[in-house]
Amino acid sequence: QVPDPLIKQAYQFQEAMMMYTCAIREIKTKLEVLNDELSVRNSRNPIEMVKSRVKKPLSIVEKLQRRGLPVTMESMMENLDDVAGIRVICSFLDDIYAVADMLTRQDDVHIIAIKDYIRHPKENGYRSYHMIVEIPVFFSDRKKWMRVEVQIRTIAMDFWASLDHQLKYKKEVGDSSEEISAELRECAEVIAQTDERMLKIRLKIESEGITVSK
Ligand code: 0O2
Repeated sequence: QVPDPLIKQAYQFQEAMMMYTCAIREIKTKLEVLNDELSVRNSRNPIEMVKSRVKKPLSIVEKLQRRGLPVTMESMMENLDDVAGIRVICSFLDDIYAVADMLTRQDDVHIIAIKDYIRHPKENGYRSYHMIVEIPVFFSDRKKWMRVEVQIRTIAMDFWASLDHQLKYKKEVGDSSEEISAELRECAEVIAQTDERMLKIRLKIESEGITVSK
């Protein structure tokens, strides 16, 4: 026999996760609308791909504990901004800021926080534009403002971050740890330079009306 309070908590958690999933869907729709409109106007898609996830229960508990916060549903909804996460993969550097601006201008999107790890990369080389946004989600009996973390980055930045993420799960790099960190930082630099070069190439093609042969 499962105790009643546990069942109640499980239902509440399931409901909260459903709400975060709905919030993700709302933002995804906004991004799809922008991408469709811009692809018609400019004949190219600024957004290559959108990925999303709801944070796993264990990661939620770990993060609350790490921050010394109560491990409760209320605490999660109050304190964690990244339970719902969306990753927007853009083609070019300037697309990142264009997409961020377009989201910011929408009057039902409240910007809670911005972290620009592109202009200010992390020590390890990580680059990405992070926005914490709040949007209203309309349920049967109420409107709830839900927080979503939107990470916007180029294909190249995503390539680096994905591999960095994988490598972090490899245990014990031992003595070569500093060397490996330096290597990763260097790769991030090369990638950042390549992003800039690709943007310059596109701008040159656009300004000179060049047709590139296939
Ligand atoms: P996951 O599995 O992607 O969800 P935090 O570090 O989360 O306590 P804060 O302020 O919430 O602090 O974090 P921040 O710096 O705004 O962004 C955290 C998220 O950005 C991470 O989520 C990663 O997705 C990504 N990120 C930040 N730094 C790095 C990095 O050095 N390498 C990689 N690959 N990703 C990074 P999670 O929850 O850590 O992981």
